[in-house]
Amino acid sequence: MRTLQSAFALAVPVALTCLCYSCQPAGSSKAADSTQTTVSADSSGKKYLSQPLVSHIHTADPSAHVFNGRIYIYPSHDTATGIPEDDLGSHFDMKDFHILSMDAVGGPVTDHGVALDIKDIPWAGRQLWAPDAAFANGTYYLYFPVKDKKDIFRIGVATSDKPEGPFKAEPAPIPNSYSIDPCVFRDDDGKFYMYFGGIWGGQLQRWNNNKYDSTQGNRKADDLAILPRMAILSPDMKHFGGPVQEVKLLDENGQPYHEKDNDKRFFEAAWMHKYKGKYYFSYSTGDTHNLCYATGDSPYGPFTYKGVILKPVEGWTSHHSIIEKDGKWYLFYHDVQLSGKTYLRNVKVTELHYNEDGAIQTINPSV
Ligand code: FUB
Repeated sequence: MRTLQSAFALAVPVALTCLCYSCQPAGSSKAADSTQTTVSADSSGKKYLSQPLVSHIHTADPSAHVFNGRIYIYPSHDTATGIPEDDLGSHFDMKDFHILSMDAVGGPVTDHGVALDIKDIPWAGRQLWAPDAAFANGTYYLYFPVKDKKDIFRIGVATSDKPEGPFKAEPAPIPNSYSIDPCVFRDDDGKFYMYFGGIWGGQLQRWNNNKYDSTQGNRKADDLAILPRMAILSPDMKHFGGPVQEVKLLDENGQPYHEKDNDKRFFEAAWMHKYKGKYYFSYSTGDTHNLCYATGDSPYGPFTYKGVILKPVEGWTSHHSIIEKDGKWYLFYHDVQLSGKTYLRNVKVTELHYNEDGAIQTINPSV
Protein backbone atom coordinates (compact mmCIF):
# COMPACT_ATOMS: atom_id res chain seq x y z
CA MET A 1 0.00 0.00 0.00
CA ARG A 2 1.35 3.45 -0.86
CA THR A 3 -0.01 6.82 0.07
CA LEU A 4 0.72 9.38 -2.58
CA GLN A 5 1.05 12.94 -1.44
CA SER A 6 -0.95 15.56 -3.24
CA ALA A 7 1.86 17.72 -4.53
CA PHE A 8 1.60 18.47 -8.23
CA ALA A 9 1.42 22.14 -9.00
CA LEU A 10 -1.83 23.19 -10.61
CA ALA A 11 -0.31 23.58 -14.05
CA VAL A 12 2.23 20.74 -14.22
CA PRO A 13 3.28 20.27 -17.84
CA VAL A 14 2.53 16.77 -19.07
CA ALA A 15 6.12 16.40 -20.24
CA LEU A 16 7.32 16.87 -16.67
CA THR A 17 4.67 14.47 -15.44
CA CYS A 18 5.93 11.77 -17.78
CA LEU A 19 9.52 12.43 -16.76
CA CYS A 20 8.60 11.99 -13.10
CA TYR A 21 6.74 8.80 -13.93
CA SER A 22 9.74 7.25 -15.62
CA CYS A 23 12.05 8.21 -12.72
CA GLN A 24 9.96 6.85 -9.89
CA PRO A 25 10.10 3.36 -8.45
CA ALA A 26 7.06 1.25 -9.27
CA GLY A 27 4.24 1.89 -6.86
CA SER A 28 5.11 5.42 -5.92
CA SER A 29 3.81 8.60 -7.39
CA LYS A 30 2.46 11.98 -6.63
CA ALA A 31 -1.19 12.77 -6.87
CA ALA A 32 -2.50 15.75 -8.69
CA ASP A 33 -4.54 18.41 -6.96
CA SER A 34 -7.90 16.92 -7.73
CA THR A 35 -9.85 19.83 -6.29
CA GLN A 36 -8.70 21.89 -9.20
CA THR A 37 -11.54 23.52 -11.02
CA THR A 38 -9.53 26.02 -13.03
CA VAL A 39 -8.03 25.02 -16.33
CA SER A 40 -4.32 24.24 -16.61
CA ALA A 41 -2.28 23.93 -19.78
CA ASP A 42 0.41 21.34 -20.50
CA SER A 43 3.57 22.01 -22.50
CA SER A 44 1.78 21.30 -25.78
CA GLY A 45 -0.83 23.93 -24.95
CA LYS A 46 -3.57 21.36 -24.18
CA LYS A 47 -5.78 22.48 -21.34
CA TYR A 48 -7.34 20.17 -18.78
CA LEU A 49 -10.08 20.81 -16.25
CA SER A 50 -8.42 18.53 -13.66
CA GLN A 51 -5.25 16.54 -13.19
CA PRO A 52 -4.76 12.76 -12.95
CA LEU A 53 -5.35 11.34 -9.47
CA VAL A 54 -2.28 9.10 -9.77
CA SER A 55 0.49 8.87 -12.32
CA HIS A 56 2.54 5.83 -11.21
CA ILE A 57 0.07 3.44 -12.87
CA HIS A 58 -2.51 3.90 -15.61
CA THR A 59 -6.09 3.72 -14.41
CA ALA A 60 -9.49 4.01 -16.11
CA ASP A 61 -13.22 3.47 -15.65
CA PRO A 62 -13.39 4.85 -12.10
CA SER A 63 -16.30 3.61 -10.00
CA ALA A 64 -16.23 5.65 -6.81
CA HIS A 65 -18.02 4.96 -3.53
CA VAL A 66 -17.93 6.36 -0.03
CA PHE A 67 -17.33 3.59 2.50
CA ASN A 68 -16.74 4.43 6.19
CA GLY A 69 -16.47 8.12 5.32
CA ARG A 70 -13.60 7.55 2.84
CA ILE A 71 -13.71 7.66 -0.96
CA TYR A 72 -12.75 4.36 -2.62
CA ILE A 73 -12.16 4.26 -6.36
CA TYR A 74 -12.48 0.96 -8.21
CA PRO A 75 -10.76 1.51 -11.58
CA SER A 76 -9.50 -0.65 -14.41
CA HIS A 77 -5.71 -0.99 -14.48
CA ASP A 78 -4.38 -0.24 -17.95
CA THR A 79 -1.01 -1.56 -19.10
CA ALA A 80 0.80 -1.59 -22.42
CA THR A 81 0.39 -5.08 -23.85
CA GLY A 82 1.37 -4.48 -27.45
CA ILE A 83 -1.99 -5.78 -28.67
CA PRO A 84 -3.05 -3.77 -31.76
CA GLU A 85 -6.05 -1.47 -31.42
CA ASP A 86 -9.32 -2.63 -32.97
CA ASP A 87 -13.07 -1.94 -32.70
CA LEU A 88 -13.45 -4.81 -30.24
CA GLY A 89 -11.12 -3.18 -27.72
CA SER A 90 -8.62 -6.04 -27.87
CA HIS A 91 -5.96 -3.56 -26.79
CA PHE A 92 -7.65 -3.31 -23.39
CA ASP A 93 -6.11 -6.50 -22.06
CA MET A 94 -6.06 -5.79 -18.35
CA LYS A 95 -4.92 -8.35 -15.80
CA ASP A 96 -5.56 -7.01 -12.31
CA PHE A 97 -7.23 -4.34 -10.23
CA HIS A 98 -5.67 -1.75 -7.92
CA ILE A 99 -8.03 0.11 -5.62
CA LEU A 100 -7.39 3.75 -4.79
CA SER A 101 -8.72 5.69 -1.83
CA MET A 102 -8.65 9.16 -0.33
CA ASP A 103 -10.22 10.90 2.64
CA ALA A 104 -11.47 13.78 0.56
CA VAL A 105 -11.23 15.05 -2.99
CA GLY A 106 -7.95 16.95 -3.15
CA GLY A 107 -6.29 14.91 -0.40
CA PRO A 108 -3.53 12.29 -0.71
CA VAL A 109 -4.46 9.23 -2.75
CA THR A 110 -3.60 5.73 -1.52
CA ASP A 111 -2.93 2.90 -3.95
CA HIS A 112 -3.73 -0.29 -2.04
CA GLY A 113 -1.86 -2.55 -4.46
CA VAL A 114 -3.25 -5.57 -6.29
CA ALA A 115 -6.75 -6.32 -5.01
CA LEU A 116 -7.59 -9.10 -7.49
CA ASP A 117 -5.50 -10.77 -10.18
CA ILE A 118 -6.97 -12.45 -13.25
CA LYS A 119 -4.99 -15.60 -12.47
CA ASP A 120 -7.04 -15.96 -9.27
CA ILE A 121 -10.38 -15.92 -11.12
CA PRO A 122 -10.90 -19.61 -11.89
CA TRP A 123 -13.22 -19.12 -14.89
CA ALA A 124 -11.49 -16.11 -16.48
CA GLY A 125 -9.97 -16.05 -19.93
CA ARG A 126 -8.83 -12.53 -20.73
CA GLN A 127 -9.61 -8.80 -20.51
CA LEU A 128 -10.49 -7.70 -17.01
CA TRP A 129 -12.59 -4.61 -17.69
CA ALA A 130 -14.41 -1.92 -15.73
CA PRO A 131 -15.38 -2.96 -12.18
CA ASP A 132 -17.74 -1.68 -9.52
CA ALA A 133 -18.20 -2.40 -5.81
CA ALA A 134 -20.88 -2.54 -3.14
CA PHE A 135 -21.17 -3.11 0.61
CA ALA A 136 -23.83 -5.34 2.15
CA ASN A 137 -24.07 -8.12 4.73
CA GLY A 138 -20.87 -6.86 6.41
CA THR A 139 -18.97 -7.71 3.19
CA TYR A 140 -17.48 -5.74 0.30
CA TYR A 141 -18.36 -7.07 -3.15
CA LEU A 142 -16.26 -6.36 -6.22
CA TYR A 143 -18.09 -6.85 -9.53
CA PHE A 144 -16.06 -7.20 -12.70
CA PRO A 145 -16.48 -8.18 -16.36
CA VAL A 146 -13.98 -10.56 -17.90
CA LYS A 147 -14.11 -12.88 -20.89
CA ASP A 148 -14.57 -16.50 -19.94
CA LYS A 149 -12.56 -19.29 -21.50
CA LYS A 150 -14.93 -19.30 -24.51
CA ASP A 151 -14.18 -15.58 -25.02
CA ILE A 152 -17.65 -14.47 -23.89
CA PHE A 153 -17.86 -11.54 -21.48
CA ARG A 154 -19.49 -12.48 -18.17
CA ILE A 155 -19.75 -10.60 -14.90
CA GLY A 156 -18.06 -12.01 -11.84
CA VAL A 157 -18.09 -11.17 -8.16
CA ALA A 158 -15.40 -11.33 -5.51
CA THR A 159 -15.63 -10.62 -1.78
CA SER A 160 -13.54 -9.09 0.98
CA ASP A 161 -13.96 -7.87 4.52
CA LYS A 162 -12.19 -4.63 3.56
CA PRO A 163 -13.15 -2.10 0.88
CA GLU A 164 -9.64 -2.16 -0.55
CA GLY A 165 -9.46 -5.95 -0.67
CA PRO A 166 -7.77 -8.27 -1.31
CA PHE A 167 -10.82 -9.87 -2.91
CA LYS A 168 -11.54 -13.55 -3.41
CA ALA A 169 -13.38 -14.42 -6.61
CA GLU A 170 -16.33 -16.78 -6.69
CA PRO A 171 -15.64 -19.98 -8.65
CA ALA A 172 -18.08 -19.08 -11.46
CA PRO A 173 -19.58 -15.93 -12.99
CA ILE A 174 -22.93 -14.58 -11.80
CA PRO A 175 -25.47 -16.93 -13.42
CA ASN A 176 -27.22 -15.35 -16.45
CA SER A 177 -24.79 -12.41 -16.49
CA TYR A 178 -23.22 -11.17 -19.68
CA SER A 179 -21.48 -8.26 -21.39
CA ILE A 180 -19.53 -5.59 -19.49
CA ASP A 181 -19.44 -2.55 -17.21
CA PRO A 182 -21.48 -3.54 -14.15
CA CYS A 183 -22.74 -0.69 -11.98
CA VAL A 184 -24.29 -1.72 -8.66
CA PHE A 185 -26.70 0.78 -7.17
CA ARG A 186 -28.16 0.68 -3.65
CA ASP A 187 -31.57 2.26 -3.40
CA ASP A 188 -32.79 3.98 -0.25
CA ASP A 189 -34.83 0.91 0.70
CA GLY A 190 -31.67 -1.22 0.80
CA LYS A 191 -32.33 -3.08 -2.48
CA PHE A 192 -29.42 -3.40 -4.91
CA TYR A 193 -29.66 -3.30 -8.69
CA MET A 194 -27.03 -4.05 -11.30
CA TYR A 195 -26.97 -2.09 -14.58
CA PHE A 196 -24.66 -3.40 -17.26
CA GLY A 197 -23.82 -3.83 -20.94
CA GLY A 198 -21.75 -2.43 -23.72
CA ILE A 199 -21.97 -2.77 -27.50
CA TRP A 200 -19.17 -3.54 -30.02
CA GLY A 201 -16.34 -5.10 -27.96
CA GLY A 202 -18.69 -5.40 -24.99
CA GLN A 203 -20.71 -7.98 -27.03
CA LEU A 204 -24.19 -6.70 -26.06
CA GLN A 205 -25.30 -6.91 -29.71
CA ARG A 206 -24.94 -10.69 -29.44
CA TRP A 207 -27.56 -10.94 -26.67
CA ASN A 208 -31.23 -10.88 -27.62
CA ASN A 209 -33.84 -12.01 -25.08
CA ASN A 210 -30.90 -13.02 -22.87
CA LYS A 211 -29.73 -15.60 -25.43
CA TYR A 212 -26.25 -15.51 -26.95
CA ASP A 213 -25.79 -15.55 -30.69
CA SER A 214 -22.21 -14.96 -31.80
CA THR A 215 -23.36 -14.21 -35.37
CA GLN A 216 -25.26 -11.05 -34.37
CA GLY A 217 -23.36 -7.96 -35.51
CA ASN A 218 -23.74 -4.29 -34.69
CA ARG A 219 -27.09 -2.65 -35.48
CA LYS A 220 -27.62 -0.75 -38.74
CA ALA A 221 -28.33 3.00 -38.74
CA ASP A 222 -32.15 2.63 -38.97
CA ASP A 223 -32.39 -0.22 -36.46
CA LEU A 224 -33.58 0.44 -32.93
CA ALA A 225 -30.61 1.07 -30.65
CA ILE A 226 -29.53 -1.72 -28.34
CA LEU A 227 -30.59 -1.08 -24.76
CA PRO A 228 -28.56 -1.51 -21.57
CA ARG A 229 -29.59 -4.25 -19.16
CA MET A 230 -30.41 -4.41 -15.47
CA ALA A 231 -31.45 -6.86 -12.79
CA ILE A 232 -32.20 -6.69 -9.10
CA LEU A 233 -29.59 -8.49 -6.99
CA SER A 234 -30.54 -11.24 -4.58
CA PRO A 235 -29.81 -10.67 -0.87
CA ASP A 236 -26.59 -12.73 -1.12
CA MET A 237 -25.31 -10.18 -3.69
CA LYS A 238 -23.94 -13.02 -5.82
CA HIS A 239 -26.98 -13.75 -7.97
CA PHE A 240 -29.62 -11.89 -9.89
CA GLY A 241 -32.82 -11.82 -7.86
CA GLY A 242 -35.02 -11.39 -10.93
CA PRO A 243 -34.87 -11.53 -14.70
CA VAL A 244 -32.38 -9.52 -16.72
CA GLN A 245 -34.38 -6.72 -18.32
CA GLU A 246 -33.75 -4.03 -20.87
CA VAL A 247 -33.40 -0.48 -19.53
CA LYS A 248 -35.75 1.68 -21.60
CA LEU A 249 -34.13 4.92 -22.77
CA LEU A 250 -36.44 7.43 -24.43
CA ASP A 251 -35.88 10.74 -26.14
CA GLU A 252 -37.59 13.98 -25.04
CA ASN A 253 -40.69 12.97 -27.06
CA GLY A 254 -40.96 9.54 -25.47
CA GLN A 255 -39.54 7.79 -28.53
CA PRO A 256 -36.83 5.10 -28.50
CA TYR A 257 -33.46 5.81 -30.07
CA HIS A 258 -32.19 4.31 -33.29
CA GLU A 259 -28.59 3.34 -33.95
CA LYS A 260 -28.11 6.46 -36.07
CA ASP A 261 -28.80 8.60 -32.97
CA ASN A 262 -25.31 7.73 -31.83
CA ASP A 263 -24.72 11.01 -30.04
CA LYS A 264 -27.42 9.99 -27.53
CA ARG A 265 -27.99 6.25 -27.66
CA PHE A 266 -26.41 3.89 -25.12
CA PHE A 267 -23.00 2.42 -25.87
CA GLU A 268 -21.43 1.38 -22.50
CA ALA A 269 -20.39 2.59 -19.02
CA ALA A 270 -23.72 2.68 -17.15
CA TRP A 271 -23.97 4.48 -13.82
CA MET A 272 -26.96 5.08 -11.57
CA HIS A 273 -27.36 7.66 -8.85
CA LYS A 274 -30.28 9.29 -7.12
CA TYR A 275 -30.71 13.03 -6.63
CA LYS A 276 -33.68 14.57 -4.86
CA GLY A 277 -35.75 11.40 -5.31
CA LYS A 278 -35.08 11.04 -9.08
CA TYR A 279 -33.11 8.20 -10.64
CA TYR A 280 -30.31 9.38 -12.92
CA PHE A 281 -29.12 6.77 -15.40
CA SER A 282 -25.90 7.91 -17.09
CA TYR A 283 -23.78 6.29 -19.79
CA SER A 284 -21.26 6.73 -22.57
CA THR A 285 -22.29 7.13 -26.20
CA GLY A 286 -19.04 5.41 -27.22
CA ASP A 287 -18.22 6.32 -30.80
CA THR A 288 -19.46 9.90 -30.25
CA HIS A 289 -17.68 10.09 -26.88
CA ASN A 290 -20.36 11.85 -24.81
CA LEU A 291 -21.33 11.01 -21.26
CA CYS A 292 -25.11 11.51 -21.17
CA TYR A 293 -27.87 11.11 -18.64
CA ALA A 294 -31.54 10.30 -18.55
CA THR A 295 -33.88 10.46 -15.57
CA GLY A 296 -36.79 8.39 -14.29
CA ASP A 297 -39.00 7.67 -11.32
CA SER A 298 -38.10 4.03 -10.72
CA PRO A 299 -34.85 2.04 -10.72
CA TYR A 300 -36.40 -0.01 -13.54
CA GLY A 301 -36.96 3.03 -15.74
CA PRO A 302 -38.04 4.17 -18.22
CA PHE A 303 -35.46 6.95 -18.38
CA THR A 304 -35.89 10.09 -20.45
CA TYR A 305 -32.87 11.72 -22.01
CA LYS A 306 -31.84 15.00 -20.37
CA GLY A 307 -28.44 15.97 -21.71
CA VAL A 308 -24.66 15.68 -21.72
CA ILE A 309 -22.76 15.45 -18.43
CA LEU A 310 -19.25 15.41 -19.88
CA LYS A 311 -18.17 16.41 -23.36
CA PRO A 312 -15.63 14.17 -25.13
CA VAL A 313 -12.36 13.66 -23.27
CA GLU A 314 -8.95 13.13 -24.83
CA GLY A 315 -8.90 9.44 -25.82
CA TRP A 316 -11.52 7.19 -27.40
CA THR A 317 -13.37 5.89 -24.34
CA SER A 318 -15.29 7.80 -21.73
CA HIS A 319 -16.45 6.28 -18.46
CA HIS A 320 -17.51 7.71 -15.13
CA SER A 321 -19.15 7.55 -11.75
CA ILE A 322 -21.01 10.13 -9.68
CA ILE A 323 -20.97 10.34 -5.89
CA GLU A 324 -21.85 12.73 -3.10
CA LYS A 325 -19.33 13.46 -0.35
CA ASP A 326 -19.79 16.03 2.40
CA GLY A 327 -22.62 17.78 0.59
CA LYS A 328 -20.80 18.12 -2.75
CA TRP A 329 -21.28 16.03 -5.88
CA TYR A 330 -18.35 14.72 -7.89
CA LEU A 331 -17.82 13.23 -11.33
CA PHE A 332 -15.01 10.70 -11.59
CA TYR A 333 -13.86 10.16 -15.18
CA HIS A 334 -10.78 9.38 -17.22
CA ASP A 335 -8.77 10.65 -20.17
CA VAL A 336 -5.35 9.93 -21.65
CA GLN A 337 -3.51 13.05 -20.52
CA LEU A 338 -0.46 11.18 -19.20
CA SER A 339 0.14 8.93 -22.20
CA GLY A 340 -1.74 10.24 -25.22
CA LYS A 341 -2.62 6.58 -25.87
CA THR A 342 -6.16 5.20 -26.00
CA TYR A 343 -5.31 2.18 -23.88
CA LEU A 344 -3.25 3.97 -21.17
CA ARG A 345 -5.73 6.13 -19.34
CA ASN A 346 -5.71 8.09 -16.08
CA VAL A 347 -8.58 8.73 -13.68
CA LYS A 348 -9.63 12.21 -12.64
CA VAL A 349 -12.31 13.91 -10.60
CA THR A 350 -14.15 17.20 -10.82
CA GLU A 351 -17.09 18.73 -9.03
CA LEU A 352 -20.51 18.33 -10.60
CA HIS A 353 -23.30 20.88 -10.27
CA TYR A 354 -27.07 20.70 -10.64
CA ASN A 355 -29.41 23.44 -11.64
CA GLU A 356 -32.45 24.18 -9.49
CA ASP A 357 -34.60 21.98 -11.73
CA GLY A 358 -32.27 18.99 -11.27
CA ALA A 359 -30.50 19.36 -14.62
CA ILE A 360 -26.80 18.52 -14.51
CA GLN A 361 -24.54 21.30 -15.75
CA THR A 362 -22.49 20.07 -18.71
CA ILE A 363 -18.77 19.76 -17.97
CA ASN A 364 -16.11 20.51 -20.55
CA PRO A 365 -12.98 18.46 -19.74
CA SER A 366 -10.70 20.62 -21.85
CA VAL A 367 -11.34 24.23 -22.61
O1 FUB B 1 -11.72 -0.35 -19.96
C1 FUB B 1 -12.27 -1.19 -20.95
C2 FUB B 1 -13.52 -0.61 -21.49
O2 FUB B 1 -13.29 0.67 -22.03
C3 FUB B 1 -14.59 -0.37 -20.47
O3 FUB B 1 -15.24 -1.53 -20.05
C4 FUB B 1 -15.43 0.58 -21.22
O4 FUB B 1 -16.39 1.24 -20.46
C5 FUB B 1 -14.39 1.51 -21.79
O5 FUB B 1 -14.01 2.50 -20.88
